[in-house]
Amino acid sequence: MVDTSVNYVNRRVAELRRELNYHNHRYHVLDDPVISDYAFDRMLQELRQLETEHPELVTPDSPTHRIGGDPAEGFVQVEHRQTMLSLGNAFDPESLAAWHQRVKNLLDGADFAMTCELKIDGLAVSLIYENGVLAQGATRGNGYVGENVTQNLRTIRTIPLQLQGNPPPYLEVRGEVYMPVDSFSRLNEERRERGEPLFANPRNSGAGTIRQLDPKITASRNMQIWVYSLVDAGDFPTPANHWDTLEWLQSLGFRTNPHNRRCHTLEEVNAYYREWLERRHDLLYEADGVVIKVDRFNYQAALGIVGREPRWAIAYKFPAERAVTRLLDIGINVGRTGSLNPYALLEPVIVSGATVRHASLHNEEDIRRKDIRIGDWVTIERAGDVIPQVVGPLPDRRTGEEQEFRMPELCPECQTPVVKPEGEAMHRCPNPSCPAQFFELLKHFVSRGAMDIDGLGEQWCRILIDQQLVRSVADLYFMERAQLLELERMGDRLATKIMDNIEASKTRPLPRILFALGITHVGAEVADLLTQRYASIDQLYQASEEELTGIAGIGPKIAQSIYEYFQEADNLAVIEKLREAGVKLHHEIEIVNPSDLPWHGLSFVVTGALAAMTRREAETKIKALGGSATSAVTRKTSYLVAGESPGAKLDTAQRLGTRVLDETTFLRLLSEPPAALEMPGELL
Ligand code: 3BD
Repeated sequence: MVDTSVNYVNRRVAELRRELNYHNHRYHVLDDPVISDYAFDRMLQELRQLETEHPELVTPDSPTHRIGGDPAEGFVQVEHRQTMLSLGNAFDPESLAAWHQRVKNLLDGADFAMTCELKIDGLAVSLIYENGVLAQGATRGNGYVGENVTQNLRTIRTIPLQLQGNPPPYLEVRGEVYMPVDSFSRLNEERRERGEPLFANPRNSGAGTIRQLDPKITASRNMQIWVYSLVDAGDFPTPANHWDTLEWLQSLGFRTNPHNRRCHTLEEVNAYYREWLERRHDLLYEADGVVIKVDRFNYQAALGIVGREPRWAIAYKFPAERAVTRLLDIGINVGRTGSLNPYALLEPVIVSGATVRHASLHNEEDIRRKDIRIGDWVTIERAGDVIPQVVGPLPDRRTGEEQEFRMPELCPECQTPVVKPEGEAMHRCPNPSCPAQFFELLKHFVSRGAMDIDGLGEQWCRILIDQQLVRSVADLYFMERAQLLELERMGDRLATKIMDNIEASKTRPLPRILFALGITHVGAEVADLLTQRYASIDQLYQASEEELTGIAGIGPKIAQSIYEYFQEADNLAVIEKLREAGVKLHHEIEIVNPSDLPWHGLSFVVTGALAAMTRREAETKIKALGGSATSAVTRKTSYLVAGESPGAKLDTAQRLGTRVLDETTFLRLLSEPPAALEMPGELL
């Protein structure tokens, strides 16, 4: 009777998973195990065995994922269904009080409770659960688009793979993933022994660990999470304030920070801040401030969001930590735009848990004004994630041996005489083909946020320049595999990877290539703005300074810099060469005014399973036609697109009288949108 044994295996696998998930939560989240490690390992062992024998039984919520599966090829980008917001900052009690008063005024003088949380210095992630099972985990990325790192997040034992109790059919939460300080020290110790480069701080090593292609590495590094917000639970009934929501999330198995505190007055908030300023180093992880959130959701809604910062929350940062050390020397770094940036070489010193060897020194004037001399004892400051700064010297400790600093007269990289433009603080190397400048540009061009040519790391950029294989970024596209293979230590596999990635980079979206060009003041956000207005590099080239300044978010400085970039013959030659290589310099689709799009002003909710595409693909298509796609059915929803097993959203739509489209109708509308939606009310 084969059936009995299959049934037995099915039952046993389900039972083991239930038990293992339960005991994992007891041990890692509640810190209150009820069985021995040995008993736990035996069960895990048994489950692994059964899954190896019956691979068809492996599910996304199986605890065996905790040990990490096969390495990934690369990460897939995912669009966040709701933007991951940013936080405004306060650095002193006055600015906190100002925030509190502003909120109070906007709430017509009402008193309001706040939840205070420690601000974990980690990396924000989004977790999506479908029917109680972890379906997707993504990094924050730029807030709109992150990376799918589900396999890695599954290895984090404090992230539930299967929720407890009565979870909603759909749930998105956000939290901060981090590496505990002792795990960070241990990891760096091991790296030092193996002669590998060290991580600067727990946050960087945490970020590096989450972006590992091999989940087994993530699994080995003891990463943790604190969950800090509910984003979406569909139509499921949820608490009316943040504090109770955290409690509810905890009951579902999420790890929420026990040091969170509900406060009713500004004084209580200040007391919480002062307490943790004092105690922050007792924590097993780094906290760089506290986050204060207005508790009631109806107040949050009333306060709203400006730009990307909710008015109902604020980060109150701990002050930078300081240390005293010796300034051994002042080095010069030639930046991408030719600026000569002085930096301090320091006797290594530990500041709030991280070893600091370099610090920023701004420019010559600043060094002179602060009277910083080589050989001085100096105070340095490190605030959370920013580059450490030299605050100033301790003149009392001088011996007389100290040396004043002078900017070099020649570029340290290409020996071209340095210039200092009128009214500017920085010295510059005016040579546009200075190898140092080009090195910075090339690194930028291939970087993840730009053309994303994985495999071409910093060292290889250096070598390609030294070997004169590339003199402009466009030369990358004319390099041959055989040339790469001639380089020392270049293997077959890496050469193939680099060539493939160079090829793939030809079709990056327009904002990326524009950002990659390295035009001064054109960062990723400005590139986004510009490509909303111009459909190609050629159109941008034709824009006048006045026209550019007319775009919201583009000031005269940016406009001038763009204009000047296109006046340089060398730059135009690079663009022509990129074009010749087949690099896409325009949008795939034509830019149209959003209000000209056929579905402008209509909002859609997609629910259930569609046969022809995923929900996300359907949403992308809706947005391409000018519609908006949201997750909850409300009175404002124009259409509910209902696939197979639509669930509670269909009930809501019927209750509210929202128009419902079945898949066939939806597909028909997609293929002939303008005519069909002229009179949306007439449909169905
Ligand atoms: C924490 C936004 C809101 C939901 C927006 C209020 C900016 C990183 O412990 N709450 C926390 C923490 C971060 C948060 C929110 N609560 N946003 C929070 C947060 N307890 N660190 N963050 N984030 C998360 C960010 N990350 C990278 C780059 C820019 N911003």
